[in-house]
Amino acid sequence: MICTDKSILLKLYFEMLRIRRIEEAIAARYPEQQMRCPVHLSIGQEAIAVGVCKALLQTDQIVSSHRAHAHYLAKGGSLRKMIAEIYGKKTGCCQGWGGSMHLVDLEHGMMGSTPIVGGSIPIGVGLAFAAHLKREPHLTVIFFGEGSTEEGVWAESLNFAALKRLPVLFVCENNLYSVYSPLHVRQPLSRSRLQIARAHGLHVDSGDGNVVEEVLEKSQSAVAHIHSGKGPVYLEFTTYRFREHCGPNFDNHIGYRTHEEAASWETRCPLKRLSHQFDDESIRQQIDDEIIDAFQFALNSPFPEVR
Ligand SMILES: Cc1ncc(C[n+]2csc(CCOP(=O)(O)OP(=O)(O)O)c2C)c(N)n1
Ligand SMILES: [Mg+2]
Repeated sequence: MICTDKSILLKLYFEMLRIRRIEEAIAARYPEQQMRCPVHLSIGQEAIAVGVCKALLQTDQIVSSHRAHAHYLAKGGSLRKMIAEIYGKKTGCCQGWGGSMHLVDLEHGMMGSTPIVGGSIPIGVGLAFAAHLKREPHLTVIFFGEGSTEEGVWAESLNFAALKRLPVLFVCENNLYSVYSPLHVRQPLSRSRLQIARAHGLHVDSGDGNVVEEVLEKSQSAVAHIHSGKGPVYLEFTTYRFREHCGPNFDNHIGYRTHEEAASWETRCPLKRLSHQFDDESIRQQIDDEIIDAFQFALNSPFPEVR
């Protein structure tokens, strides 16, 4: 049943707003050229990270891709350590050696992210296999973009997860593009990723990735399915990134997608559809204070020693 409890909705809204404000702060300060790594922002896509992670326990594990900020934050990763990592500082979650695409917070089950498209999928399956062998109760979520489903390792991983009935949840964030290429120049229209996953023996479902309570509800069902021992689940959520593929800017003017398309997704912003229900002011202040603190922490931290 779709959640209508206002206190839960407020928590979901808070988490999404927090991620949005953090990434807007990164975008605003990026031109200062002190963050010397690429950044792939999830602005517009926050509901998937928040809805899925709300269905998990701290002991559950996740892995992510190049677009990892929202997943790391939604799973409870330290903001200070993330911002410090992006600034290349020793206090970062990878001691400053990894940057935005290498986020890890083991204490909160954020097991890592990799920039190689599809690269974290078998890693996530491996984590689930380890849990299965050790009879540990946690499950693993693998977040990836729809571009990853064009990599062979996606199918191999579905197969192995189904074969071993692993406690793993595949979450595909279909934002319709891989860099500048829309789906229809990359995959035949008849190619159904859901049917491919189902044909491998997974339970599958899909939904609106901009409706956080729908994401939560489908994720809770998926988690229940996995915990009941029925094997892995594939979920696909449709969404849209508002900014350029990589970097802080908007790029709708360069022509790979239309202004009309972008505008129609703007109206479906995961935050806007909930914002009228809440008084933003006090939560904004709380979030902004935390962001100021994290940037101060990062800027005041030393660089790692050159090895
Ligand atoms: C194996 C591999 N091929 C190409 C790239 C370059 N690349 C980085 S992100 C990206 C787009 C991936 O699209 P998608 O998986 O849909 O994720 P999105 O960026 O849309 O979130 C590409 C092609 C890469 N990092 N790794
Ligand atoms: Mg994509």
